[in-house]
Order: sequence, then structure tokens, then C-alpha cells
Amino acid sequence: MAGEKGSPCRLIDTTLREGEQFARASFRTEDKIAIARALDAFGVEHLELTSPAASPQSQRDAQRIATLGLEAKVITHARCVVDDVKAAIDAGVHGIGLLFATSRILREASHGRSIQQIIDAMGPPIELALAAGLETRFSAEDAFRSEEADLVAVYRAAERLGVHRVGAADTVGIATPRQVYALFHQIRRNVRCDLGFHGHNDTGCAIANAWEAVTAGATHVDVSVLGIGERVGITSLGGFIARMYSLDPQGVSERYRLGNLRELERLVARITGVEIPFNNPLTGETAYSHKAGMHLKAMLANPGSYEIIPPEVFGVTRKLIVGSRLTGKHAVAYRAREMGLTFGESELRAITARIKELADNGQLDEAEIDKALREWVTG
Ligand code: HCA
Ligand code: CU
Repeated sequence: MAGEKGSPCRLIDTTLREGEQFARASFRTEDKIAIARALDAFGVEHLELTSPAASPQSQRDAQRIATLGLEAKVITHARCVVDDVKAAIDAGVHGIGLLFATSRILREASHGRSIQQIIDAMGPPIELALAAGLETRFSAEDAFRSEEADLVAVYRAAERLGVHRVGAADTVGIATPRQVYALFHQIRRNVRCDLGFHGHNDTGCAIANAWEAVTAGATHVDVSVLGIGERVGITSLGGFIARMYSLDPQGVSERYRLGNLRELERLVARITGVEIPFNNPLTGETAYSHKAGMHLKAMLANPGSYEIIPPEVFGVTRKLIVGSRLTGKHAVAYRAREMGLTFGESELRAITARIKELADNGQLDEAEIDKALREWVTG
């Protein structure tokens, strides 16, 4: 295991960097502090902030967050140029995440440098960051549209300079899990330093891709709360926690304060003015809703039947939807029992049939179900 006990990797939460690039985010200083504290309480290992060189307020905020005394290491993002590194050093952060785009399309559209020119340009900023004692990462932007040989050349050069970590970013969300595994496997064979993955979710693969990176040897994964970031965002903290928890419940429980996830997501949703998606892993409104009669029957016998992660761990509650046309007699009997009513087998069949008939005109909510059951009894 590459990470510390209980986790196969370390989480770099970038809600305050990638997340600030989300269309609806415009964080005030107090928002950033609240988010940083909540992430720290949850237990992420690193917090990544917007480059202090981005704006005067970004510089002041980075300085402020770096001195909050958080357990998490506070790092900033930065272009791979000396002035940006100086701004990060002045902010007093623990580490810096430098990057250069390596794909042809971004080299042409963005910075206009060849691979050799990138290698030449990365020396001074990396050396400055290392000399200042910063934990230093060098990442290739758009790695999955870059030539593998170019990536290896750039990473080897970064490692020779002494970086602590290299990173590969799926900037446009194009990678498949298999491609991520294959590339990370190759990078792992070529450099010995730590290795990070950052992946966008344009095709819905960000969580799977992050996990494949870890499987192939990544030591660090970028996440953000609710996955917020450019376009549709990146690997979400909650989704990635679900992925890891399903594979190692004990380790993940020991490492993170899982009961805090929901409040953390609510905080970021409130600040950015978005709803938590109904199908958000673990905490979405329907994440623990069960409806079909066959499912309800098995759930009543054993909740593990259709839940891989107990909702209590995340402080959320299960919902059994009894009043649909898909319901079954076990579900109806369960609701009746809760109301203190018991029915014999044939009566139960009849009342179930009645509920299905009623629900054909629209799903019954709890009050309507209860009314139907009571009316059945009173005739
Ligand atoms: C960006 C690009 C980035 C960087 C990722 C990284 C990406 O918005 O600056 O630093 O590894 O997706 O490539 O977010
Ligand atoms: Cu990104």
C-alpha cells in the first residue's frame, strides 16, 4: 500500500483550486476558511489552493489558510514559472503543484513550447521551490493526449531535479480506466517518486479512473467536494470515498471522519448555490431508496441485500418506498406492522393488490399508504 495505514493513497482535496474554477464558485475568504476547516476535520491529507499569483486576494487567502494550523498539508497550484513559485513561497504554504501542458494541442494553443523547451523551462522554478523547502510536484497537463515518450522524458527530468511527486492529469476527461492503468503502470516503471492522478469527469469515468491509477501505483489522488471543477468537474471526494470504502471499510473508517461527509457537501453546495445531485454517491436524496417489491423483500430480511455500504456510517437514512405499483406484500406487511396492524396472508394479498391499483394512478406517499391501510381496516 502506497499511502498511510488505512488508505491505499492520499487525498489531495482541490475544492479550493479546481473547485474555484467551477462556473458557480466565487469563494469569499470566510467561505474558503470554512471549507478548509471542514475538509481538515474530515481528514483529507492535503488541501490545494488556487495559485497565490492569480490575484491579490488569492495571495492573502493562501497566507491565511497556511497559518490556520490545520493537520492537512496546505499546498498551492502554480504555473511552472519563477514568479508564481515566489508568490507561493511568500504565502508560507507547505507545498506547490507545478504544471506544464505536454499535449501537442495544448502546447500549440496554450504555451507554444516544445517538449525540450518545457524540460529547459522547468529547471529554475522547480529548483527555487525545492530550495525554499516546498514539497514540490510537477504535473503534465493533458497527459492522456500526450505522447508517452514525451511524458516519460518530462517526468524523468523532473525527478532528476528532485521533485517529490509527479502527476498526470486527464484534463479533458478523455481517458478510459484501462488507459489510466496502462499509463500509470508505465510511469511507475520510469520514476520512483510519488505519483498523483487528477481526472476530469466528462465521460463519467473520473472515479473509476482515479481508482485504476491507484491500482497501478499512484500514491495521491485529486478530489473535490461534489466533484466541482471546470466543466462537469473531477473525481468527487464522496464518490471516491465510496469506491475505497467498498473495498476496505475498516481502513477507510479509521482514516477519515465519514460522518462529516454530508455536512461538508452541504457546506460546499450552500456556498456555491447548487443542489446536491439526487444520485450523489452515499448522500444523494435517493442513494438509499429501495422500491421494487423484490428488493424490499430482501432488504427487510437483510439490508446487505442491496446495499454495499451501510447508510449509518455516513449518517444517512434508508428509505423503503412502499407505495408504488412495483410494491410487494412483504413491504406492505412491514408498513402495516409499523402501524401496529397485522393481516393474514390472503388479506395481505388483497390489500397489496389494492395498493398497486391505487399506485397505478401515481405513487402513494407515506401518508397515502397509511390512509389506505387504515381504511382497509375500518372498511
Ligand atoms: C488547470 C488544469 C488542471 C491541472 C491538474 C494538475 C488539469 O485547470 O490548471 O495540476 O495536475 O485538469 O489539467 O486542473
Ligand atoms: Cu483539472
